Amino acid sequence: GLNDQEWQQVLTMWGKVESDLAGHGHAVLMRLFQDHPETMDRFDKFRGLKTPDQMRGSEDMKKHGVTVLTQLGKILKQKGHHESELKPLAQTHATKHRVPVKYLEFICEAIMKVIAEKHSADFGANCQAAMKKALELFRHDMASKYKEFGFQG
Ligand code: HE5
Repeated sequence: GLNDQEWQQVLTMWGKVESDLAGHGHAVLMRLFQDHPETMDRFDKFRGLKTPDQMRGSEDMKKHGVTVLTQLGKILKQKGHHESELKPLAQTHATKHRVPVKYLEFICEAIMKVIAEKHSADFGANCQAAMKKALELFRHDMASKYKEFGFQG
């Protein structure tokens, strides 16, 4: 787990993400689809988006970025005691959207990159390490829940 100081670093940084949730969310999805185009196949809604310009202009992508980061923020704010927030998310992602654990890793990498780009001055090595730990905890607990729902991910 993370200690108090690490959680504080994570949540302080998340406050900066929340100052423009739509901008960060959109950038995260753009980065995810650029680095790992295969992840787009999970999204019926985004199938028509072929070029970076189309992605940039997509209100649907912007909206979904907000949805994703809002839910992740709720989970981070539980500081590891996130069972009741995580379970329904794991359920839909395992049984309905069928998002492999690997894709969760990809989106966490995209989140790290976007924060590093937008907040380089405030995202020093310690803070990066804390955020990485928090996202690893999230992925780890999602993966265990996936197994409970019978999805090997
Ligand atoms: O499951 C839901 O709510 C519990 C529906 C809305 C939702 C989706 C859908 C939410 C709140 C999240 N995602 C949140 C979320 C946090 C983590 C970091 N997601 Zn989600 N997703 C939804 C992630 C991670 C993640 C990685 C990938 C590849 N997610 C996805 C994919 C994904 C898909 C395909 C969907 C449903 C389709 C959709 O809403 O498209 C606009």
